Amino acid sequence: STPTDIVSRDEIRDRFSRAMSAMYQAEVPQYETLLELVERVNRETLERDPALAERLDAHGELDRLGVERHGAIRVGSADELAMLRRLFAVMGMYPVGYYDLSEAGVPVHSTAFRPIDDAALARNPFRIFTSLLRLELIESEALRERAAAIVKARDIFTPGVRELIALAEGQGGLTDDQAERFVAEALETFRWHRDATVDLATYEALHDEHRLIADVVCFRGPHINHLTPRTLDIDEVQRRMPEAGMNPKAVIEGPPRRACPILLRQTSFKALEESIRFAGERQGTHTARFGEIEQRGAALTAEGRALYDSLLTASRERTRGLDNEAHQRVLAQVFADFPDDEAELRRRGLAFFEYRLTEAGRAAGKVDETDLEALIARGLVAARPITYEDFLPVSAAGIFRSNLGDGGGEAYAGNANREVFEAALGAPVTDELALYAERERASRVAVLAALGQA
Ligand code: OOG
Ligand code: NI
Repeated sequence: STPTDIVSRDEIRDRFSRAMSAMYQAEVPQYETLLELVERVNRETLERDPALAERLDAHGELDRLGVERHGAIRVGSADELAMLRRLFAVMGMYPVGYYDLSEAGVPVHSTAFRPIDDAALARNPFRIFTSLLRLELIESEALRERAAAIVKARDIFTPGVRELIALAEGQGGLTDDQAERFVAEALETFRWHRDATVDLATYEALHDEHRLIADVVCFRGPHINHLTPRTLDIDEVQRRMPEAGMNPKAVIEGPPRRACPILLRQTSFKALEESIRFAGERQGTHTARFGEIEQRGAALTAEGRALYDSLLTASRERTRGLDNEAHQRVLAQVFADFPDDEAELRRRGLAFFEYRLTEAGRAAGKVDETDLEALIARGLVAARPITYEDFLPVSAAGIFRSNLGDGGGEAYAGNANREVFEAALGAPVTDELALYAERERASRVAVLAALGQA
């Protein structure tokens, strides 16, 4: 039977994301420094740009700014991934999107577990980019089998969290008490371990194949490898990182700075080398954990995304080897071909928008007009871009690479296999474009209905 005092999944996710951030701040002091820097730059940006502050506030985005972050983990088997899907569902996080990273020389494919509906996103949009190691892409059969056996022998979940997941599934949620225990038990899966489960020789053999393989296979669990707060001015945070004692990656990934931000821009401080005790009492090190920041803009339609992808590809040759300043300059030139005006983005169908009645629209009563652009021109309807809530495979690969050392190159290229990923996950991933399209459609229908056009 269902207890009467079930807490919402959004509440559990909010508690979990706060607990995760506290744990990571304690484990990686540089992450705390990064959070402080982001907070300071966000505050300064809002003070300098009251119009931005007002806009964010009007759309409920100011509240979520301080709690907003994403993280990432990497797991080693289908069983681990499928159990994670059930764990995240307890907190209202569902697999959205399929990302093939083999294209970029990283032997994983991924999804993002995240909240889906508007209210859940507004409350706390916490996301976990989750990658599954593709052992089938490892060349050496001996090494492949060794890695699979090591992963098979571990359990990355506590018995307590397994019980609570089953309980949540059975009774349709958790009570306050159970949620408290769930957060504590679930956190254990994401904790760092200073002890490897293998000896140094095994670690080195796996590391020589790909550093990522060693990272996934040699520890008791899939330690959270970064957390990422949302900044309002990524260029400024990148600029100030060195003076705050952080070593930023060479360039900011994603589109250039624009008047109408699109998609996602990301950068990070480089992963730290941390000391590890290997089986047989040997000391060594492992480099995996870092801190990242992101700046989010408008979600693009399929057409907008195709234009983004083609411009990014066109810029690739011209930006190779450049420092961030020069890189951004070239990107800005190339992206001159991408409209940077909200009305034009909307009219050309390049970005997704949400429509609302203005005050005049609410007062208007029945209106004989079904064309949204005409209604906007008459001041009855307002449109605003829908924020992109997902990830970008090329940028993700850039983040992976800057933290894994270069190399690996094209070894695994062109191996997208969504069916295999979904079979491992035990469920289909939701298509992110369909989610944005539905939000846009629902807002259009609601606006027209309110004007008597249903
Ligand atoms: C994930 C890297 C991808 C992002 O923000 O694109 C990512 C990883 O390193 O495991 O987090
Ligand atoms: Ni990330």
